[in-house]
Amino acid sequence: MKFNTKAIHGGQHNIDPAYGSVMTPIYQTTTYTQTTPGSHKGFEYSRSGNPTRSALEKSLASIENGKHGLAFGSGLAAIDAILKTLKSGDEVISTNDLYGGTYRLFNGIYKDFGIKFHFIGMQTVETIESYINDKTKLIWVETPTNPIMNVIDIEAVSKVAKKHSLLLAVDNTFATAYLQQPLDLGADIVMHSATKYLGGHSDVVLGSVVVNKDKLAEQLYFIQNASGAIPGPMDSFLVLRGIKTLHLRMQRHSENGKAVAEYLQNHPKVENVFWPGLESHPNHEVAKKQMKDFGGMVSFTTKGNSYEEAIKFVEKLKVFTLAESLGGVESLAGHPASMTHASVPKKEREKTGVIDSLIRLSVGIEDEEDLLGDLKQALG
Ligand code: P1T
Repeated sequence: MKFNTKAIHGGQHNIDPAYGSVMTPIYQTTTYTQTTPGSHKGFEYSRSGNPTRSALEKSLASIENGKHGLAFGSGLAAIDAILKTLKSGDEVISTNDLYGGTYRLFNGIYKDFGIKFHFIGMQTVETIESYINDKTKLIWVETPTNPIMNVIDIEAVSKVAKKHSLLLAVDNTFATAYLQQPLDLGADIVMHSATKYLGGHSDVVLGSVVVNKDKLAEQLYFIQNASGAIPGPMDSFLVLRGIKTLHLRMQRHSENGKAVAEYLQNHPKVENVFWPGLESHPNHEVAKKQMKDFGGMVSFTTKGNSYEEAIKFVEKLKVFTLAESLGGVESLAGHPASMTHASVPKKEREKTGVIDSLIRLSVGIEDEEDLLGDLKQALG
């Protein structure tokens, strides 16, 4: 099956043997009848497995061209499970520009469990290699990065990971499987905040992990069941439904993202625009190579780098809603320095470009004219 067909049907066989419902039923149940101890129809207890979640996990694996899918209660719960495959003393090399909550989990929790993190720019493989030693176990890549939209060459990093027998995990939240498929580019783990584009309607919080290797999948299933950070059946259903229109939404997000990025690039008050589809973007060539299109996330800074001007701008928006999160059908705007990246120390965030005037837009699928008109009036 090709991608659009997979988004709708991938992994969804015999979904309701009882009544033949076309949509996956929401199995709102804790437990399952056993005729004699251990004899059941494949499910025992909903932390260990639930048919609605299982249908979602198969869909996730299908769209990522992977073998095994796992769903978690949030994107961070998914990252947490991946980190639990490590041991005290292990080292991780991570992108330095990444979601603030991921940084907080790494630096605020796992560092105290004895795991060492190197947050680095990953534009060249030589830089990555210079941090590898015999304790390194995992390379963590977010691409495009949140919120500066740097693009990292997954295939090139995967070669380094393989050479040194390291795991490569890619946070594919911004691109989604529609725009880029990290497992096909050599990654071992692909992770999502499914809260965003996969759900697509800002009505659910959920996370996912997809892998190919059986042993790694077994280890992650063990962690999922042992730690219990699973999503409920209703939330699993919502993401499963969202995935069915992922391809259509991502096409429109990308079209509107392009219109917004080009509009901002030509605006006299704008200093820099960060969208990988622009030819001026420093990683445009890599983006062209590994992404089908460039998506709907656009960040920009205004001339003068004024904190107050940035706050005034987001307050004035009418079609864009000022809110945390991204990836829904509606356009959102955020001020990373005071919102999503407030947990990253000012000195650290400024090193990666998260300065006071930076605005992040999650460009939705409304009419382009309305979006551009809103930016025009808010920029004054
Ligand atoms: O919010 P949650 O589902 O737990 O996912 C965390 C997460 C992981 N990775 C990336 C790239 C993310 O953007 C996020 C969540 N991000 C936001 C809430 C945000 O506004 O950027």
